[in-house]
Amino acid sequence: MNSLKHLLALSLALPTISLADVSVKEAWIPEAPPTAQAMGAFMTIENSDAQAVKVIKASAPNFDRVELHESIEENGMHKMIAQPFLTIPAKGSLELKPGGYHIMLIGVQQPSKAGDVIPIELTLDNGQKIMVNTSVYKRKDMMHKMPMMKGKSE
Ligand SMILES: [Cu+2]
Repeated sequence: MNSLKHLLALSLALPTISLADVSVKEAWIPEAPPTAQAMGAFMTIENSDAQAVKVIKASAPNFDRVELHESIEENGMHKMIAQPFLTIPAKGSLELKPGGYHIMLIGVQQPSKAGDVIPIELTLDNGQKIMVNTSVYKRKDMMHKMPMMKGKSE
């Protein structure tokens, strides 16, 4: 979409399972200061199948661990709640965005800067894995991208 690169979704799967038709687009990470301990990753995950699928795991190199999170606001406080999985509805999509669902990259082993691409591997509940090349953007560029990323809801 626009200047954002479409992502290559590489599927690796056992021959005995049917592949879910899941693709990922607009995957991005806001650049964090070098001292940051964690970074959020955002993307839109689309599912063309007639059945819902779940993302049960995400992993990325150069981070101690990766969690699925939801940001919520409770009594005026921002909190992040770890999620056991993210559900992508049948013939629908789930948008991971600031203030909502996101992938939390925790324990930065090697700082990244704008222009870097971080490969994030998503594992679905059928065992299928999807590799998502996620680009790091500067925060001010991110602000320009935000309105564009919002408009899409079906
Ligand atoms: Cu988080």
